[in-house]
Amino acid sequence: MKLYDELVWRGLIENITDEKLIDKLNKGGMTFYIGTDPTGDSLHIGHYSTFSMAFRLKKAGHHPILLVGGATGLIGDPKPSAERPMITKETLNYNYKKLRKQVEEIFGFEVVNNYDWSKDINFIDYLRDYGKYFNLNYMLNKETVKSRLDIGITYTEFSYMIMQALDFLHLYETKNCELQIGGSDQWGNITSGIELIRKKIGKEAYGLTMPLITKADGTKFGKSEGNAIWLDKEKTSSYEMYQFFLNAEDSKVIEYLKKLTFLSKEEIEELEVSNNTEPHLRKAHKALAREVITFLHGKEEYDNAVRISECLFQGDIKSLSSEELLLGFKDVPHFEITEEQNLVDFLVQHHIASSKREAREFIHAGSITINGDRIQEEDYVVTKEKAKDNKIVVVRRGKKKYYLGLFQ
Ligand code: 383
Repeated sequence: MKLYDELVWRGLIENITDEKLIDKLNKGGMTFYIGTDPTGDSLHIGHYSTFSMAFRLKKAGHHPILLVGGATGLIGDPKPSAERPMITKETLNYNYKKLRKQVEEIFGFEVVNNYDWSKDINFIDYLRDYGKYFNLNYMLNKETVKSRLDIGITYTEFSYMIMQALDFLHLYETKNCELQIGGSDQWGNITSGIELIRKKIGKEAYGLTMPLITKADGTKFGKSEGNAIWLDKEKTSSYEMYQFFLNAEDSKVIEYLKKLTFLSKEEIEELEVSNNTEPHLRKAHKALAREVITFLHGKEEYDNAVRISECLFQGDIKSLSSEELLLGFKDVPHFEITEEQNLVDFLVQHHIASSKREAREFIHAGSITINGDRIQEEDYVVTKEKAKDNKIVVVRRGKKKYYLGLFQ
């Protein structure tokens, strides 16, 4: 399959600015760029879906440049909903360093910073040399600006597209960069750059946008319990990421495999059959988790995430370290333990049983386990010494109900 057909098959093309791009993509050898603003200290899975496209193009023989927006990040790309809060230069600088390191480590691409060529442009030159190429009507008709006219947009954010256009022109002139890619939200900014290149130096440049990845109900993909899925494993552990992918919607998992992994058409089609005929095996979900986590964090991290998941699934608390238990039980009720207590009082105090009578019933019936041991003696005392690392007490009631107590 030719590259462009493959990208269409994967659902990775939302729009291209010119049909001529198809042949150029199939041929290889183009220098292209994708940009991101350092608004946070890590990329998230939404970024990954578009950055991995850069990786695909690289594998097909094109040359990628990643632009981290040290200048544009100070201005803020207009969002449809509201003006962005301004980030301080210190925060931006910190985020820039973190992102640069992250993209270099994960993707191994050349990284550039638009601050380097934007910082010295003076205001008068800016208006004369670039402002003259932007017609106000043209700018007002861009989706991002149009959607903000009712609620309001400052001159600062309104100017954002000019800065991004300038970047494209700069990279075209200095690195022969002919193509810019991005998510569909970037269409207006990308086409502004193409226009500027055409008007100012009479050259032809190209743009390609990708659809943004969504859940079945059309909302953004990439949040778990309201938190973003970050690529930095200190912010989202491999175990959490594993759980996130394992819980992906069955109706979307094949789409995610196409967009987020480098598995072949044949491999994905095989997983599609399995997802339709034996969904309980979750082969497609597991493959998705394996491919993405291995790419981002490496095989060891992936193996570890599987091990933690399996231990927790089997109730094998003993094989896990304190850190792993805290990760695995992040979402179960936590409570503090202030004193050593006999088990009956302990269960009542922490609302694991509603009365002493019920607590005794649970214990006699063998429904209570503490750190993986079934406890059937009423006079058992919960002590600091028995807690994992003198700290953690994992209580299981019945088959599935977990609680996590922490000694102070
Ligand atoms: C800045 C200067 C450029 C080219 C691009 C930029 C950043 C761009 C932007 N991108 C998003 C971001 O920073 O705001 N104006 O978070 C996201 N991207 C990519 C992709 C996406 C976009 O980093 O659709 C999702 O990840 O384009 O929202 O010269």
